[in-house]
Amino acid sequence: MARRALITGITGQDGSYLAEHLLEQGYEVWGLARGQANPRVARMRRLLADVQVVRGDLLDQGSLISAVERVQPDEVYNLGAISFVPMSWEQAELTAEVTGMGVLRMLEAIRVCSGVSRGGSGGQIRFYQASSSEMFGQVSETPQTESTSFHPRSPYGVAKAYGHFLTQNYRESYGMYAVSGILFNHESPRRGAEFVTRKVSLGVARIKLGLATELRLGNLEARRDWGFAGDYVKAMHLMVRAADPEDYVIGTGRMKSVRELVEAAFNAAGLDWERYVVTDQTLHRPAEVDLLCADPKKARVQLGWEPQVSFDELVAMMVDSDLRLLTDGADPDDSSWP
Ligand code: NDP
Ligand code: GDR
Repeated sequence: MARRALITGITGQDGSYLAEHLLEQGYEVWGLARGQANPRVARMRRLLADVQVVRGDLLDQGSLISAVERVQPDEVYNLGAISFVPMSWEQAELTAEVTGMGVLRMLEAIRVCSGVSRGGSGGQIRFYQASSSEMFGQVSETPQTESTSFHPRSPYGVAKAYGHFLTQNYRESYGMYAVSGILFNHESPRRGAEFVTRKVSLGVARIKLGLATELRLGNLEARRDWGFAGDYVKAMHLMVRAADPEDYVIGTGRMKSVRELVEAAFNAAGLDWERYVVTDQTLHRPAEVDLLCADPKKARVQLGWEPQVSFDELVAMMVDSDLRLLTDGADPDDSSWP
């Protein structure tokens, strides 16, 4: 019989790639979707016609229990979150509730539905938590591994650290198969337009097509380890299918600055970035994460996982995709999803 997966965050970037990957592996895939007229659910249904939808919200414990009871999943991937770091300062309590407490609610739903108790066998449902390199924050060492200490720099990072430790705790307390992937930044043509890579690829496409004359950005000196989302969802699946439940760092091991990202994206369209980019102090963060760089050795050795798409290929893919979207007259912030 086909394995059944339940994905929270199905309308987001990673939810879409993970669903496609699991469908290819022969899974029956269910997505948890919230809201009564959520346009992102309609978009998801268009792109992922084979995904079945169950209603629920990470803020609502009862809805998660009902979803797990209805779907009877073999695997739950908890990707749902408020994931945009600046928003976590504006709505810190909501971020704690969704990104942090949402993990507790999902773990409890699984525990209750599988009748798991202390000292028990842990039940049959395997759980994946979308942890983040933002938990490292102000880094104590570079590159970062599974044992690097956490010093989160945003309410988002703090909420993710709670979810991360809770996942470990449910594994240790109840014997549940519960794992966290500590994923570094991963991007794609489906990335939300608020994140810097997509903001840049859309900005370049708009300038190239004469739809804009400048691109306003914040801190150009921040450095990140950027990879392709399609590669990273495969790591999530490998972690969930591994013989033992363990946490893994997932990234490329290479760092680039926002300035280098901008240069690469404008170059991909044959433009000189210095003519168009304007820096804007209001886009700087109250506390910045200056640099993040993964050491993905454990994933390579134990899971056989390696990223396939390079930084330059990723940037070119995103710029090309946005040039095509805008040329076709689509609204990249809304209905379209390449
Ligand atoms: P997105 O922002 O694209 O997607 C977030 C998802 O969370 C959306 O589907 C959204 O649904 C859902 N969501 C928001 N609030 C709730 C709620 N109250 N109940 C249920 N679902 C909710 O994120 P990504 O796909 O990029 O990331 C997936 C996960 O991985 C997130 O948890 C993120 O924090 C984490 N992560 C991402 C990294 C990255 O570089 N992309 C790196 C490390 C971790 P809706 O459409 O209804 O708003
Ligand atoms: P991040 O991603 O905060 O790392 O979180 P984002 O793309 O938002 O920022 C990356 C870096 O770019 C700098 N920056 C800008 N960022 C945005 N969004 N807009 C700008 O105009 C801009 N100018 C400079 C930022 O200051 C930052 O240093 C992402 C999310 O997906 C999280 O959910 C995830 O956990 C982490 O990646 C790993």
